[in-house]
Amino acid sequence: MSIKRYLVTSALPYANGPIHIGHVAGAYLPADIYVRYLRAKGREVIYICGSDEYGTAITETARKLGQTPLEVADRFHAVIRDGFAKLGISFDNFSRTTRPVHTAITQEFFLKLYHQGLLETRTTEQLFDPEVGKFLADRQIRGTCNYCGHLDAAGDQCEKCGKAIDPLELIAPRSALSGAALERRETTHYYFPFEQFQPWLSDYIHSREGWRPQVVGFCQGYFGEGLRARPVTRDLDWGIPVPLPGHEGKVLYVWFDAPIGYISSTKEWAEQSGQPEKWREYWGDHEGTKLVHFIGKDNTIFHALLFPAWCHAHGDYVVATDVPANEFLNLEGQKFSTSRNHAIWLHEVLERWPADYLRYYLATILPETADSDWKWADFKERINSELNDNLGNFAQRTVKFIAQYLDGQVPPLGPLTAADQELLDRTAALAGEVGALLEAYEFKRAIRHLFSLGTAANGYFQQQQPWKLKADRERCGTVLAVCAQVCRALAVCCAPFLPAAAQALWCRLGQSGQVIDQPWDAAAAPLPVGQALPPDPQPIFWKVSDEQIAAEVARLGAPAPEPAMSEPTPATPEPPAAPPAVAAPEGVALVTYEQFRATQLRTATVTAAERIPKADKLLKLQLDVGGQPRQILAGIAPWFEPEALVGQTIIIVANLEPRKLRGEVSEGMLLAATADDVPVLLTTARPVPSGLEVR
Ligand code: B3M
Ligand code: ZN
Repeated sequence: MSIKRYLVTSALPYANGPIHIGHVAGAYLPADIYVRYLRAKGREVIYICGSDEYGTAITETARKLGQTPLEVADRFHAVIRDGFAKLGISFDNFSRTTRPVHTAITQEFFLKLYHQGLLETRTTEQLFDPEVGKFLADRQIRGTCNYCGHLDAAGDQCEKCGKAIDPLELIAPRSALSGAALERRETTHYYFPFEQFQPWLSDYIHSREGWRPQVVGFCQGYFGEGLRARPVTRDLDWGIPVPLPGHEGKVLYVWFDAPIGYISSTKEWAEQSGQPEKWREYWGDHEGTKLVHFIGKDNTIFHALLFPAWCHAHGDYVVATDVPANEFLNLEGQKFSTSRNHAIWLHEVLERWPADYLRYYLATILPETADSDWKWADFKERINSELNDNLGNFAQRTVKFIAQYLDGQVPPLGPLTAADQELLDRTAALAGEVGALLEAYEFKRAIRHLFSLGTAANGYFQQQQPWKLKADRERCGTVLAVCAQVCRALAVCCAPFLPAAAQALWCRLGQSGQVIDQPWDAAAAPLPVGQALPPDPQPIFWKVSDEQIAAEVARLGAPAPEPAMSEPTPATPEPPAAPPAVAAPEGVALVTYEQFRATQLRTATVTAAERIPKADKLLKLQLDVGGQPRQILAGIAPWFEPEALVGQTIIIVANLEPRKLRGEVSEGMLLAATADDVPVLLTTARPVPSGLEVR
C-alpha cells in the first residue's frame, strides 16, 4: 500500500451524558496527538468524529427527564463538542448522527446490502407492551430475576445478582413505560450474515501488520467461537427508519448506523470545505487511504470485525488499516462510575486545569497495553516534577539567561565541545525518533522520550554552569545557543501533545506564527543568530498544590454537577427576606441580598492589551462591554502575555468607581481566582456576547 492520505477517526461518543477522562484516554487524546503529528509531517490527513445520537439509552434518559430524545442529544452534543474544543481535540469535523446527511448515507448503505440479497430475515418472539403499542428495548423492561428472584430486575441485567439477563427469561415481565404486563409477540428483523464473512475477516485480520496483540487476540477469540448472524434492525421509533416500504416502526440498529457516521461526517466535511466530492477520495481509494480507528477496547468488535465486514460487503468503502484500541483507564484504583459519580467529567475539570496539564498527565498514563490508573497525587507529582521542573525549568532558564547575559539575542555557536555535540546530536535525532514512536501508536513512550531530552538538557545546563561564564562571552553564548536549539526542537515536538505550552515556548524563543505549522522534520532547524527574544519571559507552567489535589479527591463521589445526568434545575427561588440561618465563615461579614445586587457584574471581551512602561504588575486592557468601549488596569502582568488575552471573554465589576493608576484610568475590575498566588481569570464556560449580566 502506498499511503496517499490518512483518515483518522475517534469513536463517536454517545450524546447521552457528558464524557469523562476515561473516554478521552481511550479514543480521543491519542488520535489528536497522532493527527497533529501527521499534519506537521505535511501528510494529507482528516480527523473525523461526531456524536452518536440514536439508541435506547438516549430514549430512556429523555423519558426520565420528560424531554424528547433530540433535546437530550442537543444538550449533550453541545457539552461534549465544547469540552473537546477546550481540550484542543482538533477534529476536522464533528458531526451528529441525527443530521440528514447521515440518514441518507446510512439508508443507502443498508439498501445496497439488501439489494445484493445479503440480508436475511428472521422472525423471533419479543416482548410487546400492549398499552403503549410497542416492542420494548431491554432497558425498558423490568421483571423478576430468573436467577435470584429479585422482584425488580432490569431487562438487560439484574442489579441484585449482577447477571446478564435475556428479557424473554424474566419472570412476569412488565413495562417500565406503562407498568403493563408484557406479551410475547413475533417480529421480523433483518440480519447480517456475519458467519459468511468469517473467511474474509480472518484473512483480513491476519494480513494486517503491527496490530496490537490484544486486538488480534480479541478477534481470534470470535473466530474460535464462530461468527453468527446479527440483527441490524430494531422495533423502535428513535433511529433511522428502515428504508423499505411496509416497515413502519422499524429502525436501523444504532450500532449499524454509528460507524457509518464516519462516512457521513466525512461527506459533511467535504461539503463544508467546498470540495463536495473529496469524501469519495478518502473512502473510495482502497490502495491510497490509511483508515485508522481510535477506540476503547469495548468497541473492538464493531471496528475490527463488523464495520470492516459491512464495508467489504458494500464494496465502495475502504476498511480499517489499523484499530489501535486502548484498554481502560481507572480512577484511583476503581472503575469510572457514572451512577456513583466516581468520575472526572471533561467539561468540568477543564474549568479548573489547563488543557495541557490534563493532556500531559493522560499521555503519560495512556492504557495502551493494559488498564492504567489516574491518581490525583500522581498527577501533582508529574505536573510539578516533569512539566515544571523538567521542561518548564529548562526553557525558563535558557530564555532568562539569554535575556540577562546576552542582550536577549540568540548567540552564535562557537567551537563545540563533546558535550555540546552530543546534546545537539540528540536534538537533531528527536523528531525522527518521536515520529517513529507515534507512527507505531506508542504515545506513552513518545512523550517519555521527549522528556528524556529535557532531563538531558537540564543536566547539561547544570554541568556547563553558564552563570559562571559571564566573563567568557563566546563560551557562554555557545552553551545558551545549544540550549535554545534544544528548546526549539522541544517546542516543535511537544506541539502534538501540549499545543498551548509548545506555542508559549515558541513565542519565548522570539518566533512568530504557530509552532503547529512548523514542519516536523525541521524541528532542529537552527534558530537565526541575533534573533531577539521577548524581554522578561514568564514561566510557562505553575505548580500544583496539595490543597488543589485534596479538593479534587473530595469531589469524587460527591453529587454530580450539572450538566451530568440529573433532573433539570428548578427555577431560582426568591431570596429570603430575613437573614439566612447559615452562619458566615468565620471572620467574613455577611452582605445583604440588596448589597450584593448593587454590584454589577458583566461579561466583557478583551479587544486589546498592553504592558504599561515602568509598571511591571499592570496590564492595560481595552474591553468591549456590549458595544461600549472601556479601559481597565489589572495587576496581572507577571502571569499573562498581553496577546494571549485578546479575544477572551472575562467577567468584570462594571459599576466600580473609576480610579487612576500610574496616570491611566481604570474603569472597573476583572474577576480572577488566585490559585497558589497565580491569578486565574474567570471566563464563561462557552462563548457568549459581551455586556451580559452575571449573577
Ligand atoms: N457510541 C459507544 C461508545 O462511545 C459508541 C461508539 C460508536 S463508534 C461508531 O463507547
Ligand atoms: Zn438477580
